Amino acid sequence: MFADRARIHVAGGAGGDGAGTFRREAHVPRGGPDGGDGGHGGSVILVVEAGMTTLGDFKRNRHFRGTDGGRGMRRKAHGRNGTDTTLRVPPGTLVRSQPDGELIGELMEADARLVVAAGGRGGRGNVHFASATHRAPTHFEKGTPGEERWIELELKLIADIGLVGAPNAGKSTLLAALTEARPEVGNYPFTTVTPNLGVLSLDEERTAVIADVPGLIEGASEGRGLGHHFLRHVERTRVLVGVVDGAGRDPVEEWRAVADELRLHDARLLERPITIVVTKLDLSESSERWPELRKALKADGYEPIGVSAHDGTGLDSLRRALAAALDRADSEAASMPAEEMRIHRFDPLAQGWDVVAEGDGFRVRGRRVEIAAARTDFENDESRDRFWRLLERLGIDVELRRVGAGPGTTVYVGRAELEWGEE
Ligand SMILES: Nc1nc2c(ncn2[C@@H]2O[C@H](COP(=O)(O)OP(=O)(O)OP(=O)(O)O)[C@@H](O)[C@H]2O)c(=O)[nH]1
Ligand SMILES: [Mg+2]
Repeated sequence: MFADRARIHVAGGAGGDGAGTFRREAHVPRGGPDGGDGGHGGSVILVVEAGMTTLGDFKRNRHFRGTDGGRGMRRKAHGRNGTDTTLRVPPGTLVRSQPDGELIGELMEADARLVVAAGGRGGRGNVHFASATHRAPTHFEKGTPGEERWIELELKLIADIGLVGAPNAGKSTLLAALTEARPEVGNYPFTTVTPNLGVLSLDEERTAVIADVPGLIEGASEGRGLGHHFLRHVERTRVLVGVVDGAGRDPVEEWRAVADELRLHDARLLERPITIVVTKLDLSESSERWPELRKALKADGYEPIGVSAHDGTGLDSLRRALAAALDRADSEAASMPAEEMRIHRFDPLAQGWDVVAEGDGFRVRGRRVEIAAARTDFENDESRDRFWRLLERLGIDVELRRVGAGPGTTVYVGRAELEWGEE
């Protein structure tokens, strides 16, 4: 099933808690701390699978998570790491965070990977917190929760050549004549409802991927016919082929209407080399008008090629013309600039912190304190004290007092809910 958009929920597994255990040996009355570290949570990772052309897999299943890391154990034993969940996506998949639509990344090449929900870190066991003055720490870190979010996947197929034209012009038939692809062909408009890809051999060594997209009619940009949203699949092609039905009612007008729709979708599409193909030359309606059509299209600035997908006329010259057009496109680097990447958003809270009113109390925000809170076991006095000391060190306690926090005030940090202690 073809799909070029999907919204999925991804969650990394939680990191395992560190252990707070002590060595027990037959002849040692009270051994030192020996609590090992928790394992890391598994991540959710997207991986490009070459040859895949749809996001249809995500229609049924929408929730994906990595498994949790195991707890640390006595004898400094490390908890087991969680398992990553890898999801296969087609080349040309854009990933955006939801609901803000921020671009997280683009997956183009085979085997490219993108972590979309990192697993939590395992907490350190108490063995790390022993010192000369504090030989028996009960403090250990809890594992942090995994990242969790909704993301949107959008597929823009990657092809070198895009076939565009009016419905029923003969695009799919041409794809079938040039490649091994066997798309559905029918003598009615909108036979093709989802894009098809085929591989064209240009010469002994080189191949190019051709995309055939559903036909465009006047008003497609306003949603007429199947609309123009499939044009996103030709946005990344380097060369466009305008397929014109030589036996149609008014082939030149028909092409101009298609060109207008391309312009309305994205004017830059028309800056790319366009090869016009007048097809169905095996039919007399077409072959008789060919000289006149050719003249009219030349007047519009094109170098049209006449073909028949049925008897093969002109397909060799088309192949050569496409090879030359791709060479030109490469040398001019005329392909459209990739969508602007904005992966690293400036986040003032990543390093610093702030305090805002929330409910009956205050919320402390900031990556560092939130991670520290997630790592803290507030049931453990020693761990809780360490956390408050961090707030003091960062000056957060002063700020809390300044905004009016006192004994009994609720302070939220990440998922933790704390009660401000006695002065
Ligand atoms: N005689 C002749 N008929 C052709 C040729 N190319 C296509 N046709 C016919 O034209 C009709 C439409 O062909 P398709 O390839 O389905 O056209 P399309 O442009 O993909 O159409 P949509 O997918 O509906 O937009 C079919 O009946 C084809 O058999 C050709 O070179 N010669
Ligand atoms: Mg078709």
